[in-house]
Amino acid sequence: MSATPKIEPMGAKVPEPRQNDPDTLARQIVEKLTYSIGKHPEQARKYDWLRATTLVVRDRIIDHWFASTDRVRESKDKRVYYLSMEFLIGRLLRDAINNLQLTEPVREALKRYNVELDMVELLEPDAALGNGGLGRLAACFMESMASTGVPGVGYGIRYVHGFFRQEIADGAQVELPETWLMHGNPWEFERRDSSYEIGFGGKVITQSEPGKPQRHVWRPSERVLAVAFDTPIVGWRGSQVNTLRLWSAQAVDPILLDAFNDGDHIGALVESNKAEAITRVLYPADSHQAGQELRLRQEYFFSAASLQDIIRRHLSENESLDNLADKVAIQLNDTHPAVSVAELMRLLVDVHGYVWSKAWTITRATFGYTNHTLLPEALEHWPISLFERLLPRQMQIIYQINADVIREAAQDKGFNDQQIAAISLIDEGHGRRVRMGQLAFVGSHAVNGVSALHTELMKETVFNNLHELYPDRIQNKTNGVTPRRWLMECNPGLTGLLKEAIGPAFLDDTEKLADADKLADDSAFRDRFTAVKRENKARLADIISDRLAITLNPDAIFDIQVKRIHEYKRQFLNIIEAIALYNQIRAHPEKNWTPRVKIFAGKAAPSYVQAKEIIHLANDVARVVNSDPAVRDLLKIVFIPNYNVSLAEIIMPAADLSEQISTAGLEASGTGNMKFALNGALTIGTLDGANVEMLEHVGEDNIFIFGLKADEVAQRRREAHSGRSIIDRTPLLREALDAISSGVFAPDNPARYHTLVSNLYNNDWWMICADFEAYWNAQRSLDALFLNQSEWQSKAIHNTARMGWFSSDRSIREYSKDIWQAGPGQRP
Ligand code: AZC
Ligand code: PLP
Repeated sequence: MSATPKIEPMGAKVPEPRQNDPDTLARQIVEKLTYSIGKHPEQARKYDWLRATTLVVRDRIIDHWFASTDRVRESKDKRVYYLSMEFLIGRLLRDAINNLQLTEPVREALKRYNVELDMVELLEPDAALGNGGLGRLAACFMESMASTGVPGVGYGIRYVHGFFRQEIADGAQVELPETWLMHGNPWEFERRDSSYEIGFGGKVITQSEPGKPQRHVWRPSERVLAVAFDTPIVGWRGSQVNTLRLWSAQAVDPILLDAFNDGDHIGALVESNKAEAITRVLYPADSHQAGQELRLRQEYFFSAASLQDIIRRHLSENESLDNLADKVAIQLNDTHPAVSVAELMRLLVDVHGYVWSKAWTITRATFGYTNHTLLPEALEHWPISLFERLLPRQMQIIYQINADVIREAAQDKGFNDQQIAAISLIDEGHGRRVRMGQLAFVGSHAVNGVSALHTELMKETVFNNLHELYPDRIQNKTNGVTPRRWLMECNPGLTGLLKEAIGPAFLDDTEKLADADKLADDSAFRDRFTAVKRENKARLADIISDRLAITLNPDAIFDIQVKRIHEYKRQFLNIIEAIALYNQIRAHPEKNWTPRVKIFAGKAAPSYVQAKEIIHLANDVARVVNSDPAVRDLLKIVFIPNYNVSLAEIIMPAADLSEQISTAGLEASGTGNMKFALNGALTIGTLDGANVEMLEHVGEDNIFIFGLKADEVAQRRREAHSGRSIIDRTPLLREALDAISSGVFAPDNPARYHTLVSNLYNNDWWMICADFEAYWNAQRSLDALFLNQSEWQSKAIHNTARMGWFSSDRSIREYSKDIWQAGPGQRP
């Protein structure tokens, strides 16, 4: 038989690059409508145009995708694998078109058929495969890896139902299922050939032969199939296209024929349902560990599938796994994939025959771990009984890792029992649990926090003893946001203005935004900057008017707090301040009040009672304030339902003031804070997370910092601080709380907020009372500043100009250099 001829792919190797002029694009869009979608253009509906446009853009991405894949394979460069339970992507069409520089030609092409690109883009569902900051960071990092030329693959879960849709009914949050796949997903490619069996349960068989080390063989009692779905991620200017590979669970035997033939039609599908449940829905809790068996199954499922895939690819290009860490960097996005440490050890020792110590060296050199929170309730730990039942061999491995670590700590560092208990992978105190943070830490060569302050606090608190044991391991990597989505695409008005004023260099290097700094003193530029902001505010006001029938004055301060609802993020403090302001406006109508619109948005975890009460309160207060003729246009309060990435893209450019007011020490970094400031909002915030570094970059005149610092919060907590005495001596605060307690905002149920308020009197854990006065004063100085528009706008311009460092390209370059040793310039 003759050798198979080599087949060149289309696209990457075609001599002529595809034409990108409107004529060609228009023709191809109609071709897709006709031959891929089967619709006559005259009968095409809006979704058909979206699909056809997506397919035409996708063809161009595929050309770049093949070229990127070939380049990495041929260069044998080290690859980076980003393992994340969450990717909060949002829409992809605008991002892809922008990064391929096709926005204008595609717009033009669609116009030929009287179709508006903006309208088509709005039809794309948000891929909401994440909860909030952590998932959105993973999405920014995927885009930045492609943009900076890092050969990266993201691994995650293809949830059928992403983050729930939020509606507000009678002021309260209602959760509805999200159905992003309803119209199919033209971005993804199902890879049936890349599927792996994943085991659960069963037992471990130990084989001993004289003179040989023991061998352990795991015999799972249950198996499911992980099937890959790939989405291409295009970098800026299309230079590189990386892959996001999401796993979907399927039954190995889709139908139990014996049961079916016996007439048990439901029973025949039991296996299938059980398997598919693993990837059916995203857990909607961001700062609270879910603690459910299904969650642990999800974590192991995607970790194990990703590792098998990584090893298969490595062995197809290398002789053995000896050099795994030279060719592969795996980043654990929080502890959700931390079981990977035990699983890689299992694969190396049990399957590939490595001795323990060699396997451990390879494992540790391969993994890096990013921590995203210090909140104790968010730190993952699993009951040993559950872990052992589901993953018996991995449990044995964790015991062995633990024994090694404890021996090292005792022998080399002389750790005492208390220190040993702190570093142990097993928590003996709470009914014996596996601590995933400790596992991720010891199994990684680099452990990072996401802002300078957070990293320092990691060393002092959660990982204090592990830091002592491994003093070189913790490092900082301050978060960033992609300037493509969060400036260029969401704020074309500002981008156009900046291009005209300072040239296009900032498009490729965000730090070049600094060239705009001097324009803060240029009154003509300031006017144009203000006009752009005014337009963005008017657009948001229109949306609010459409959706909520609330009319806003676009000349008021747009004061915005959008993020997950959480006690530590202190939306409650913001609402109390709004009530105090409301009371003051009513009491002193003659004063020169600066008009304000307070905008809130965000979802509460369905089981988080206090967070849901805060949403309810915001809506109750909004109803009362907005219908009170006494405050006229001076104060309006809006809660926009269903906060998601697409809504954020409209909100960020429309803000005058960004609320970043977490209790100091608790917000690991924040990324919303960066997006607002980049788009020219001033920040009112505590010295928390990346606010600290934002202060350093924008300068203290251009940001409004108030409140207790992290060490002061810790001190107050040690002193058993409570709010009562502060409330007693602060009339503004007392009157606001009295109004809440007496049912002014909830006449139907005056007791509704009893717990929320009594917590402030008795405990004030989140330092709302402690920080109230400083917050109030900072707000009033902002009121005064807003009346001096040229000064306000010049500060806003300084914010945009000085935020370049917060690009996620900078974050990724730091990870590449300090943790991964991969990417441009990092070849060993
Ligand atoms: C978040 C942090 O709360 C936020 O401060 C940070 O900016 C973001 O991660 C990205 O690093 N954490 C989460 O979203 N979720 C968890 C489980 O920490
Ligand atoms: N959710 C969405 C939809 C976002 O776009 C962002 C960041 O912009 C976040 C959550 C995280 O917000 P924060 O950093 O304020 O917690």
